[in-house]
Amino acid sequence: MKTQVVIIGGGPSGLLLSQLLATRGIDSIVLERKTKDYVLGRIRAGVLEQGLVRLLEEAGCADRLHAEGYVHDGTLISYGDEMFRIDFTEHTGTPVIVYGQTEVTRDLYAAREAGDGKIEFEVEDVVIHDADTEAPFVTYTREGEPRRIDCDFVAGCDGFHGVSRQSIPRDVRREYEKVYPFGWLGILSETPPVNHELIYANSERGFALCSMRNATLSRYYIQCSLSDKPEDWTDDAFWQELKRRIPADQAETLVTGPSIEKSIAPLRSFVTEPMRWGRLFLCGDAAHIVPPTGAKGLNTAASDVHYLYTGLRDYYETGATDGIDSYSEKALKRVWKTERFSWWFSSMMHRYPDQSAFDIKMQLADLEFLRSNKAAQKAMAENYVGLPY
Ligand code: RFL
Ligand code: PHB
Repeated sequence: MKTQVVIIGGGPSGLLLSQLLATRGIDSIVLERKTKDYVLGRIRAGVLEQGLVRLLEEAGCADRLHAEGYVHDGTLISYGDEMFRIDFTEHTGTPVIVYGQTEVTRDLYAAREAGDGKIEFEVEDVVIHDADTEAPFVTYTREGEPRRIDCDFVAGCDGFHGVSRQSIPRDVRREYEKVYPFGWLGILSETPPVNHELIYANSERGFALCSMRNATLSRYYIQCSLSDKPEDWTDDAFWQELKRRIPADQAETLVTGPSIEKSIAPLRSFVTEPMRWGRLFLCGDAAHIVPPTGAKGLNTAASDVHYLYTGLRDYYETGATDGIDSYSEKALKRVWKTERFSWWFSSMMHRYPDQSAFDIKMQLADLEFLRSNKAAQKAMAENYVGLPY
């Protein structure tokens, strides 16, 4: 087989790239290790920046998002029983949209299928060959049969555990990592959200987040120990703990119910440099991870897709190579700023095992400064709604 761009990974990065390329008549094949149902069963992000919304519009996949997504003009931050609001629209003129990653992925699959996009599911043993030459190719196995695709470029959109990053030689790659000493236990429940905006809560017992998918579906998280297992937490224990971590007036109105999903995610900051090696380009979680505080993972994947898509578009339409040549540098500049924001917001909101009384006072001072200072609120709002690209 032959195509212009082989895209490894059928998550949001890979599908969005493939759909955007298709709008310019650029041919791609997506290789996905899992089934479509498996990919759509993963509960992940919930908050979309305008940049991602614009890309989805350009890809022709934003109708349902505009009909069903919720516009959020601000977010709430609490510490103990104190709570304040950061107004995104006042400070930046831009809201965020609450619309689940699952739905974004579903819309992208629908568009690829409607446009006869080529997606191979349940592929195994994907290997990238000759990425440092003019003639790269990718081999893999499907239904026991070995297969090969020749291409101009390879996009590595295969997430943190994929093969693309590992295909860049060890002596070319530099990796930067911070592993946090806790995780997030998340549940999804068919209950109305406790508040119409998200609440990020700092409490003596650890962080909590009240989020949602729609008026009848809530997503809640509590900071947990890395040794905890989801089955250690009954629904009742989860709700009791959540109530202790959010302001009393919110806890009183919280509607509880059975969980329909429960999972634990570890927290990590990670960046690999460079994001390009020859004709291989890394996109999204394949190149970087942020802790979920601040909702930047999917959104940063989207800014990578924008830089790569515009670079490839210019190459195919005019022969210009400056877009693809500057891909890694441009993407990384923005990646590091979102890494800083996610690290800062995480550091201010969680309890750390080795935290001193002084460290806790610093968190509270940071929160009170943010609560009282318009410039700090503007900086927070600009980061939360997404830095420009
Ligand atoms: P994905 O979504 O991991 O998709 C990669 C795809 O590649 C496939 N794959 C392979 N395919 C072929 N061959 C191989 N060898 C392969 N290896 C892997 C995988 O099966 C998969 O389908 O990466 P992508 O597309 O870069 O997208 C990144 C986002 O999924 C991620 O950044 C966000 O989910 C992070 N995140 C959040 N981001 C936000 O912007 N806002 C949020 O509110 C937010 N909340 C979250 C989150 C992530 C979470 N978890 C569980 C990590 C909340 C949580 C709890
Ligand atoms: C979510 O709704 O899953 C969510 C929202 C905001 C975050 C992280 C996750 O910062």
